[in-house]
Amino acid sequence: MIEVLTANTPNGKKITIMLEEIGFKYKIKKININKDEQFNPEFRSISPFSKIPVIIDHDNQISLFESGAILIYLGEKSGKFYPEKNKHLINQWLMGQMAYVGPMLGQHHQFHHYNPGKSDWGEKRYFKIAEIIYKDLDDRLQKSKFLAGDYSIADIATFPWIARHEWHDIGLKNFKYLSRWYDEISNRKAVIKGFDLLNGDEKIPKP
Ligand SMILES: N[C@@H](CCC(=O)N[C@@H](CS)C(=O)NCC(=O)O)C(=O)O
Repeated sequence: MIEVLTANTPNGKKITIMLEEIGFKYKIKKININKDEQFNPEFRSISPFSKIPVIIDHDNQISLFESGAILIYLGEKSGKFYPEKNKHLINQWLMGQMAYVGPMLGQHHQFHHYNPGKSDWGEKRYFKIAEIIYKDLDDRLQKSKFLAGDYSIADIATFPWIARHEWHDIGLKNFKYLSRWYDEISNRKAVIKGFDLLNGDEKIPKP
């Protein structure tokens, strides 16, 4: 049994999508980050940066923080979506998501979605970066059906961020290959289930 300490955010959804994909049993423990529950000492003892998601694998008596590390662990444990032969290619797209795509789109959310009108500089800067990210992913997906060979943890990590496309206002529809990828992943049963992290009938937004 895997316990997932999480919240309903793109980083949280990566893990429930993966767990649905690999068919592992799991239970959710909600951490209310709007009420600062991530700063509780008990949570901080397994998440030193006070961030969700975290998993506790009760079979192996291990806890893990950082969504990329969790995806690698689950990929290795299940033998799915992280094949040895493609590991280095997958690592590049996964690390790119963790270090660039997620944090930059996260800043775009802050300026464009949550705090419009507060900083023209911030809004313009992150809008432009978000546009570049869409274009770079589109270029990649023109050459490759998925980000790193077959469907992998790199796609699982990236998908929930693009699923915020309505907040981004970049126009997902205008990116042919990124749209094709998005559409295909959003029709997977496990993705539909894992995306609805809170079991609240949350639908994946279609462009
Ligand atoms: N690099 C981390 C980022 C995790 C992260 O930023 N989590 C956010 C929610 S998506 C969080 O816990 N925020 C609470 C806070 O910053 O206080 C990962 O991918 O696991």
